[in-house]
Amino acid sequence: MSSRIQHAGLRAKVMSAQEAAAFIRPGTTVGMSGFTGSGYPKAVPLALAERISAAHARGEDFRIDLHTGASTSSEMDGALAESGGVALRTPFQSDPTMRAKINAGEVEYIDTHLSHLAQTVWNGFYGPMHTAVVEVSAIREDGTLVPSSSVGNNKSWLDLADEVILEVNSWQSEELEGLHDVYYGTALPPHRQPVMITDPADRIGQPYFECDPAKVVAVVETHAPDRNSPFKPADEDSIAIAQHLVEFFEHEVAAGRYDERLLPLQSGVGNIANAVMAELVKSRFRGLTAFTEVVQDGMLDALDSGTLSMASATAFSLSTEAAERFNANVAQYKDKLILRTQEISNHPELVRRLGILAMNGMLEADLYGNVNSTHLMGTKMMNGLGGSGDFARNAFTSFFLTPSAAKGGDISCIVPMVSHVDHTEHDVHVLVTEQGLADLRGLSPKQRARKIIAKCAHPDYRDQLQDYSDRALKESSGLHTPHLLGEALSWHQRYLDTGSMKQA
Ligand code: 0RQ
Repeated sequence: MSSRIQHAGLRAKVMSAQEAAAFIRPGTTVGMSGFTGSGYPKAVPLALAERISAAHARGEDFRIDLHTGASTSSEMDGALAESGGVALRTPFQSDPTMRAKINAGEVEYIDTHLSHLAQTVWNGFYGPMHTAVVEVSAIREDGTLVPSSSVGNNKSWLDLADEVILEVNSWQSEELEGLHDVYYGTALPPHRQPVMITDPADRIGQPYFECDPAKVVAVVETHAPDRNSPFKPADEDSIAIAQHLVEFFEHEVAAGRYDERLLPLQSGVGNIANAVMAELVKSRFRGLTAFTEVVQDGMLDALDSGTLSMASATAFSLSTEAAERFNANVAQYKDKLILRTQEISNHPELVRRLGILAMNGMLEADLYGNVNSTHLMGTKMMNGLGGSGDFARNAFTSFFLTPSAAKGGDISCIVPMVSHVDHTEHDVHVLVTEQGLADLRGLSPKQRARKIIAKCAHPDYRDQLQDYSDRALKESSGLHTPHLLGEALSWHQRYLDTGSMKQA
């Protein structure tokens, strides 16, 4: 048995994943760990999926409601979705099988601001939480738990659940101990107090989770890597987007709005976010900080080079190579990284106070700056809005980034009207595509439209957008935000009908 389980009572509860999964009953609500592919339970979800499939084969109904921190992996979201065992999923996913089930109408999905989920569960909107399944990297002698590579909503799930199943994963570095900051000061209104972080490097909590050992029904030992995706070198569009951003930062420093160390950075996941970090490493900026959700490869590189002096997040989202590098050198990052609960890493109060520069991906934006981050052609879920709304609404500057066209040019990512709104025009300050950067601050809707067409639209769609805009200016019933209502979503319909948004 692993030396990582130091509590005698909990050592006695070590069992197989199959035995542990037997504690999870049909029709219950389960809170699992996991955030952008890190720190999710590696064994119990698979065993549960097998149990569910066997029940279905016997003609029995077996489905659960599933809450996490954010996305997990094919061994968890994928396997549970495949088994047909998920009735309801919150707050975020990015797994192809789960996505297909959601879009086929077989799984109810509630796409939620990542800082909001814990409080809504505390408030009882989802009913009681029956079981928490949480990966940790060790159990201490006094029963406190050392978190693993993500903190997410684990504190709340451990507090709220009637029963707890722990997975102790010896693949996670033992050196993670001391890296986390778990805040136990949250309360529901009217008892809420200010969250006293005034610098991204502030620690206000403790490095361990509390959990009543009497609630722990099972401990499962694992030795399995996180879902570390291969690193993709940045493509041309991502590099161009990153270059526009770094040039803009220089401009803002010159204008006196950002200081030489800019303001704390938040950057989403994916290629563009990595490219932004790579451009910053090449730039003259040094000693920056990040107050963000996930630490990607690009951030580790930026920490190594001194471009970033520290980063605060709730999880890692690393490639296999970067995860190996990190695990072999955790000690060297200990004073530069903090992983917090997601209600704190994404806290709107802190995002506003610290003055974050929030950079997030999007699917499409419209002429007036409304942004769709989630819905393909207005009806199909891609991933979810994740933390983008937590950061964008309260940011000092909120940036949304995308290539100007998708699907080989058949989709324009700048459209007359977005087919779904995640971020309203009021929360979007700057749009960036490989074509250029549109600074929308201080502009009225009609001024924004001119700028977005000129700076961000793909050349293949610029005339088409200008034509729509010109006609809307003449024919719209109101001239504050001119639209041709019968035509505003026709680009999406044309794509669905013909496979391209281009006019014949
Ligand atoms: O599909 O791979 O089938 O071709 O959408 O597009 O360009 O690879 O972009 O991986 O950066 O994801 C918004 C989804 C962008 C992401 C989104 C198609 C395109 C491709 C993906 P294919 P790309 P990315 C912090 C913040 C919300 C969560 C968030 C996201 C696929 O950034 O999920 O911000 N954001 N979290 O072809 C139809 C369009 C399209 C389109 C692209 N306009 N219409 N399809 N695609 N544009 C992190 C967390 O919260 C965890």
